[in-house]
Amino acid sequence: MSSSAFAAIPNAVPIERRRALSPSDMYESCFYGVGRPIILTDAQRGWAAVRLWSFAYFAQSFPEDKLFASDRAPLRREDDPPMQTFRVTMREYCEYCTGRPSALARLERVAEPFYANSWAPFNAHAELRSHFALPESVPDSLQADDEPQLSRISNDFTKIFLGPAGTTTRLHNDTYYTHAWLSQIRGRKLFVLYPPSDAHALHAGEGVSSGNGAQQTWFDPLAPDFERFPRARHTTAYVAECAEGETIVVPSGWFHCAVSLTPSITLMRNFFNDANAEAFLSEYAKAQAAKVDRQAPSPRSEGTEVGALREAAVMADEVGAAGTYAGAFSCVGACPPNSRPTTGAALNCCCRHSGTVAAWRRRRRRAGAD
Ligand SMILES: O=C(O)CCC(=O)C(=O)O
Repeated sequence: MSSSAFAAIPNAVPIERRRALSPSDMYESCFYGVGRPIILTDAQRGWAAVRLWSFAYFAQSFPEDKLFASDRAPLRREDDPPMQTFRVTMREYCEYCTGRPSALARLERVAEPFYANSWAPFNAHAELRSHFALPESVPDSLQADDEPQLSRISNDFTKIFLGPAGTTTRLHNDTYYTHAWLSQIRGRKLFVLYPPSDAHALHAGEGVSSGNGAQQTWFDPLAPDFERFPRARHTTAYVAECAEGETIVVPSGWFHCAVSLTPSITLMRNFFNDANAEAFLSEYAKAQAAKVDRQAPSPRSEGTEVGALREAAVMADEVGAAGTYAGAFSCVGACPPNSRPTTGAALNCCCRHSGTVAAWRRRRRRAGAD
């Protein structure tokens, strides 16, 4: 990390860099308990994205893709003046990021560059999905390559963020209690994180709305105002400047903010595993159930994404009601029939294979419940 970034942030400690971790190392050092952020220096090994992805590549390959570019992130209804969002083509946006003349540049307010932080291209452009692999060391129960409907959901949780230097994501934690990893493909980004237990000290939720298990705060670690946020003096900031090739892992509930120090391309994924399965499934199911109710689907929606989401909702109810998913669990890994989950909280088998929604659906189908 550059000493200047470190010096500007009160009570900063560095985030540890690690390589060659196993999934169980990751549970121990990053996910279990309160968790702790970590930077993986070897997660991009073998990724074609490292060689291929650039502003020129995206502009050439997907020139007419539509992106939303906003001058604040994340969205806050309370912003005054409100954030500006424009729909632009990939070609226009990449020109803007690389400093060529652009209409977007003329719409910029002072120090608020436009950020394209919602592009989720992996369903529409399947070829891009082959440009990276989920890091082997990171236990991820959302992967569902063998279940088309669920792999759609998994792809929706994976995004590519593009932006010029100066784009900022303000301090928040993620919806549905997901973990996240953010991998720097191009450029450098500064991350500042705080543990979930600092929510009160960070004045989370004061004057800013929250939802789906997530919280936001107006406290800005990069320009700390201790008159307005006095409790924030008593927090410890976990800080890292991530370079190209590095991947920061943000455990569930951790507050984080980020600023691009150069033009930047980041691959980001939200996910769950043993450590946050219950919290994720119940919060996600609640949100989907509300959405399904609003959409009032017909019975024909079974077998569609809406059907899959309903099943996720029912599964989460089962998990929630029983406090554990120890029912007729069937492992989809290499274990004998009727193997039991090893932990009370998650859908994992004794071989540590993730059951997740996919296994649950297969089990129901086998039991003739569909
Ligand atoms: O701008 C960034 O890279 C951070 C994004 C982020 O915090 C998020 O998507 O939750």
